[in-house]
Amino acid sequence: MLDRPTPNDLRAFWMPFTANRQFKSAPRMLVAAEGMHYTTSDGRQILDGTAGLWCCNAGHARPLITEAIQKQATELDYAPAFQMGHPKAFELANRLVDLAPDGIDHAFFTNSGSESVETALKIAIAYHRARGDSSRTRLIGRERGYHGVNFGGISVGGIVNNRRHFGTMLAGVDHLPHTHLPENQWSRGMPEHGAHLADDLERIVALHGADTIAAVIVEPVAGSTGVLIPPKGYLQRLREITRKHGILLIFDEVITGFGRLGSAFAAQHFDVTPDMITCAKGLTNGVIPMGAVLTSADIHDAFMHGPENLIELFHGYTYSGNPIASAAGLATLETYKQDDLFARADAIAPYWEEAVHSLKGHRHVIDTRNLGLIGAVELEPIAGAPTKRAFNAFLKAYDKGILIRTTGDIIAMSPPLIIEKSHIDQLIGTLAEVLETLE
Ligand code: PXG
Ligand code: PLP
Repeated sequence: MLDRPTPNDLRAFWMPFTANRQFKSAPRMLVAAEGMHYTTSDGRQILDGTAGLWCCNAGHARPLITEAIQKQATELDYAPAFQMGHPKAFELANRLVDLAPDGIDHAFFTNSGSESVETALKIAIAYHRARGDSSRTRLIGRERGYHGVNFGGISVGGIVNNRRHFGTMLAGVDHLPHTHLPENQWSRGMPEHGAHLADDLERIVALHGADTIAAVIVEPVAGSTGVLIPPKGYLQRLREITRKHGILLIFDEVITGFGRLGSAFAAQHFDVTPDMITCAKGLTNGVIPMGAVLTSADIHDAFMHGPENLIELFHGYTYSGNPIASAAGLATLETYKQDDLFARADAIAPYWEEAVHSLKGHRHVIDTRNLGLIGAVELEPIAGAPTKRAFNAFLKAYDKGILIRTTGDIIAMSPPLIIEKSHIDQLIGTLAEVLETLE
């Protein structure tokens, strides 16, 4: 047994997206993980219903990944990211574009989803400028969108609490309406109604002129806001309108990438190819920070002009394509392939759908929705105390040995793709019990 000391002073660490005072008064401390489970500091096993934070798609402590990191750390710990290279970053870029839809041919590395978003937005604006179209600077996001927490991402994002405390943000941003319609309640998979909501882009184009708009960024499935599945035909319609007006379409696939919907990317699941894909999380199974922006050849090639000794894109991070992250990424993609995990997610998704919708009729439940290995259960908020009921569900669920996520009064689940039917039964069965005990 490992010696697992627990810290006795929790003050210094200012925790991200956490109710710090509540946490520190009753800490929930994880000390180990393997497969589908976490171990808590008091020795309990917790079934991981969220793949960490939507990132440990292959489950925990996968040997290939662990070994690759160990080996890389001894072999080449760090190589300068600018004006120097190392083989694994190139290899990983090739493997990524092989996985991506046809027409996506290049990878730019970052360290997180947030950085991938900033990078994609900058590439979009610089791409138009490189083609002499420098009036195209406007960026279009969507209400309830989550694109990380940096200034570009919160500007195009639409989660009110992530924006309202932080001043004026980027200028020249508009938002499409979100796609959550009451008539789609209890939808299994993609909802029937709402493709027309994409047409709002025509209104924005009419207002500002297409020649001012650089890009539209959307999550194919909105995750953080509480799981909004795109209505049938909606993404196709967005693709048609953006193409017609020369506007780039960016799919933010930070949570939908790497098998969550049963294919490598959501773009393939929905059969809609964007101009850029942002990803992170499952790229390294969450083990080491890494993100990427995948782009079309057209975008990349627009920069490859002028004297060859000059830098083409004035952008990059100290850790872009970091050797240990690259090694982890390669081993992660190998793990997905060896275990055929994307197909596995696809195969178990119908059982998952049944399980998630079996919660209809339980106390407080006002909607259930699903796609791939994503499920959400929306609760009626307690009058005057929004978010409290779902947060209590999270606390009780943790006490009963399952990890779920909540946002507002919505419970979101996104288990590792290695999940078995017996785990689904335990996860949903325990959640059903929890719902009955809620205030
Ligand atoms: N875009 C999307 C679509 C995301 O879901 C980010 C960007 C930012 O990624 P980083 O790596 O900078 O966090 C995300 C991240 C949740 C949850 O529980 C979701 C995210 C992160 C943490 C929690 O819904 N999404
Ligand atoms: N701030 C300072 C003072 C720096 O020197 C650097 C990088 O050299 C950065 C920020 C950016 O850091 P990173 O490349 O890790 O994003």
